Amino acid sequence: MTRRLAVLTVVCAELVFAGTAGDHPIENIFRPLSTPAHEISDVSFLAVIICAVIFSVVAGLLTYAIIRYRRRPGDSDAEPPQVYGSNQIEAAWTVIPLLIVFVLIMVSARVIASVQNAKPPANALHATVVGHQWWWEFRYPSLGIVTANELHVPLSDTAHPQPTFLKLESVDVAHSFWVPRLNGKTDVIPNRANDMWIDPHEAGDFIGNCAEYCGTQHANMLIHVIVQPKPDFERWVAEQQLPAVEDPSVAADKQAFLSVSCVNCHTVKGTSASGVFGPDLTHLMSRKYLASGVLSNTPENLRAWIKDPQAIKPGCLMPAMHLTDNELDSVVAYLRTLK
Ligand code: HEC
Ligand SMILES: [Cu+2]
Repeated sequence: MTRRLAVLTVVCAELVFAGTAGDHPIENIFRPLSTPAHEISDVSFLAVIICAVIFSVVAGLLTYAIIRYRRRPGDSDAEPPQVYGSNQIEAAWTVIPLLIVFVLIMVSARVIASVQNAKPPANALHATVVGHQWWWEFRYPSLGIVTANELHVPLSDTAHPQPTFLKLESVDVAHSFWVPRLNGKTDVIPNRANDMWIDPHEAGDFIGNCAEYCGTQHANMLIHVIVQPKPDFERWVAEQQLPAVEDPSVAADKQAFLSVSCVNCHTVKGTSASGVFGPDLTHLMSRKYLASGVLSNTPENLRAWIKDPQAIKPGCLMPAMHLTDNELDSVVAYLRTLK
């Protein structure tokens, strides 16, 4: 029991104070680093402080009354004097809470308006987030890029901000897009486009998760937002815009890939694979993870995933394709060339 408590305390402390733990950076609403996340965190701090002051006053008075007026030997059994209708006290406990609530309403309304009504500046990057059971598709219509699970955005330095504006859509059920260090949650609803924006001031890999229960693999629907200094981001864009590399040494493996039914669900730009049900694989090797953050993108994991995705992410919408070992080797060899 004490051990469990100790572990829990350590985990909580890590959640609050640490930014990263090993491979996976931790989500942390208390360490905002994007304009809207800062505003939200400031208003939450204000609310917490006001509540803490109210709690201290109430708990303090209560403790004082309990100690000061406790029953003592020799007290009579008669009721103490009863006081009714003090106008001053009534006025005080009506007006003070009203003022507090008024301040909270004004401050929250200002933050909500500034987060929700922000207009994209001319240089803003625009991207579309499409929620799927149980992965994320990221499209950059103006750049001609389609990718999955890892959203690359430019670093927005405070002198020359370049925010990213996201349009959120779903092809199936309701999801919710949440990267705690970058902004609050925004629902991702079928047949409706919601929007949100981020304006990250630090480069790095920031993790988020789907925040609306969307089915069995909801918990394995991680988001990585990769914030890159401008030149790195531009290099990434240029690479993503290219069609798949043609590597003659894997021509036979490519043929093997194109002849099994992967092509019905996956696109590899520049080949006959043009399915759109699953993630675009054109630049699969540029991603750090597979299956929306579930596996690191290593050759062994890639092989295990293609062999039987259901063993790794039970219930996910990619079926086990029952490939022979030779077919598996070929398909993995080909996919490994998709830089
Ligand atoms: C019925 C459609 C379907 C077929 C057929 C299919 N997949 Fe998939 N695939 C998916 C879906 C859906 C996902 C996303 C699963 C998830 O993360 O929940 C996926 C994910 C993947 C991923 C991980 C991509 C990433 O970026 O995370 C790879 C790699 C992959 N599939 C390869 C293949 C290969 C190779 C074949 C053929 C042997 C194949 N798939 C056949 C639907 C399909
Ligand atoms: Cu979801």
